[in-house]
Amino acid sequence: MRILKGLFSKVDQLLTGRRPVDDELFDELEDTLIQADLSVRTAAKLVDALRQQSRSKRLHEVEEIKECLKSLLKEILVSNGDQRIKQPSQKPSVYLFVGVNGVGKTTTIAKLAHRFKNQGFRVLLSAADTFRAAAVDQMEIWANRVGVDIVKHRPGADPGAVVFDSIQAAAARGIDAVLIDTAGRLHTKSNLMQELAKVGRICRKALDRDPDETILVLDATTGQNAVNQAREFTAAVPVTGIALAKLDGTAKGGIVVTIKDELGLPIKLVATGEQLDDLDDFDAEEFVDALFED
Ligand SMILES: Nc1nc2c(ncn2[C@@H]2O[C@H](COP(=O)(O)OP(=O)(O)OP(=O)(O)O)[C@@H](O)[C@H]2O)c(=O)[nH]1
Ligand SMILES: [Mg+2]
Repeated sequence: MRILKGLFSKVDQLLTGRRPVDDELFDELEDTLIQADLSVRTAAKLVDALRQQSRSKRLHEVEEIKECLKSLLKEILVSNGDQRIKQPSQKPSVYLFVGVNGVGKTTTIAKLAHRFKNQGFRVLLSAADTFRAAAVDQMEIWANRVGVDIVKHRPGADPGAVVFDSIQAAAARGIDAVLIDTAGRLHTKSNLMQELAKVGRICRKALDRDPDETILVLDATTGQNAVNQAREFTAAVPVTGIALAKLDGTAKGGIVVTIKDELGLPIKLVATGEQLDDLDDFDAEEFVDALFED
């Protein structure tokens, strides 16, 4: 994983050097965690656990509190076992991408297509964001740049039909992975959720199973709003993991912890830039260690 250092630098500063481990420290720590984009609930839960541990283990050094905090964070982030995005295994494996407009869906799809292609898989992009006129063109530009197939219809076409055609074309051509782009905005939010639910049903009809992954793309710079988005999308489609984009654009890292803690959704991918190589698997151990480094 590309290391993003210092996303917890204020927390790190607070827990460095000599100062008493007392109520004042814990209160300040809770505030600092919230400033680093943890939700109030996750911050309170962590600080309560730290207070208890400091009592039961008689911790008197702030550095000891820091180590405890790191292990608590890792515990949250690694729970539920394997978090990696599935490799293509059946022809075709289907990856459905959802998320509100502008979060980084199309770019993340292009990056994953690039990765799979470099690993020797045959990839097809499915341009099922037919709502925004420019979306199909944008997808085509990426398909050409990455050097993979694309299935597209006219802007305004039924996204369900695009998805169905994509899966059929992929099966006929012996494609390994179909990456489906979807709209991030329709006339209303309920329209969007209904459309995504329909796209999910069409995938099931064409495949006889759920998509292999349904990835919700979130923008790391939106803070707590990302948690609300995750709640809405998981109600409409069975999300299997999160891709967190634009982690290079934030000086905070807490949202990663809160998404996992409050929604139980694994973070599978992190994107840290606009280039095709700027996509990595999420590694919880490395992530937590890097939070505290300068
Ligand atoms: N810095 C940075 N920019 C990113 C990243 N991912 C995407 N972007 C930029 O964010 C903007 C939106 O990205 P898109 O991939 O078009 O987002 P989208 O979700 O497909 O947006 P809609 O199609 O409008 O719903 C573009 O300018 C991207 O270059 C990232 O990881 N880091
Ligand atoms: Mg898009």
